[in-house]
Amino acid sequence: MTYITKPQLHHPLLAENSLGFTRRDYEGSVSTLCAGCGHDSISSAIIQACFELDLPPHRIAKLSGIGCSSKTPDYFLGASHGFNTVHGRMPSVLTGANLANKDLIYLGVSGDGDSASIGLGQFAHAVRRGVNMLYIVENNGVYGLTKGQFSATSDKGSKSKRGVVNHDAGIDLVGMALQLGATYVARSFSGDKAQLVPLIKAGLMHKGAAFIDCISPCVQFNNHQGSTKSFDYVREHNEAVNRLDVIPPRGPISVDYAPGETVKVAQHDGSVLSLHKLAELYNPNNRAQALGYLQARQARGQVVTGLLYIDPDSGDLHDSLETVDTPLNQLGQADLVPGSAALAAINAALR
Ligand SMILES: Cc1ncc(C[n+]2csc(CCOP(=O)(O)OP(=O)(O)O)c2C)c(N)n1
Ligand code: SF4
Repeated sequence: MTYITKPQLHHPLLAENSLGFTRRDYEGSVSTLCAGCGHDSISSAIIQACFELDLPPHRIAKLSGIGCSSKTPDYFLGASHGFNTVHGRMPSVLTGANLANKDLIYLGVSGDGDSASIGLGQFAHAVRRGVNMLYIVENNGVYGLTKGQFSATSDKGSKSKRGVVNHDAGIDLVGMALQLGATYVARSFSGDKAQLVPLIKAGLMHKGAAFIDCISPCVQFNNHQGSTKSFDYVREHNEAVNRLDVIPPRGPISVDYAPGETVKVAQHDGSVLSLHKLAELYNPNNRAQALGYLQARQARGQVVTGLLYIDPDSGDLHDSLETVDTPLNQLGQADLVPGSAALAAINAALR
């Protein structure tokens, strides 16, 4: 992998957030991806989201697998913890890190090849266990790093750069995340920063498994006629369900949601999502309806974007395991190894 460090110099009047950081403090090294790659736009949206949320970079852990998408954590949040895992194995490493230290903010970045093929089982179990994370799939419908083979999210009937037709059914990761119990599910497009940044902000603040499927055209291997992940195709078929804004916590706000109105969805930590409903009768609090809506629009050839589902009362893996409040990596020897008497008591209770 090539690393090019960015110069630290920046304009003295660059805006600062409440921590005194500028946007530059959330950047990483210079990207080595192809010019115009959708993944770089997603990195830029992550930088903007973290800057606007006033997140201390050292409190974030970014984990990825292998692929062009999984290289991107090098290009943002240079002052954060980072772990580039094995192809498809990011979710289990993220789960382990989260169990050891629940105090960090976990951001998983993956590709459609990484998550929908070799890592499908890992993706499924991290989501169904409710690991507290924001999991972003940078979905370009191909294996970019290994030169453009169809991935499992390539739509049936779509064409490769060389004109080969894909005969296999595509996996819809948004539908899977809904079925698996993710408590925050959204889809966006790398070229729509106005929609993507608030979705990332809300996903980072959500407690539990948050998932964003972000369509991200591969300008090298999947931006031609016949591809359903190209810039032109997505622009023509994009069907946004809502317009999002994230408002800082200001106490509980009741939810009132009707077509054409704005709904404020309070999350577990008191933060609020402000949703402007554009779609008739669309309600993001109903998992079954979200799945039905997704499939109905898909049948019409439309790509649904926006916040599809959120559970305002979601918990996470630590809640279901009933772990102690102190992160496990901060416990001392006496707490971690309570001694043979305690072990004997536990064994006796299980007999
Ligand atoms: C275990 C293993 N199998 C296969 C590979 C080869 N490989 C590297 S990246 C990649 C595909 C990446 O595709 P995707 O996750 O869609 O990311 P993109 O490059 O398109 O962003 C493959 C198959 C590998 N590195 N490790
Ligand atoms: S090959 Fe495709 S996915 Fe990889 S950097 Fe180039 S445009 Fe992006």
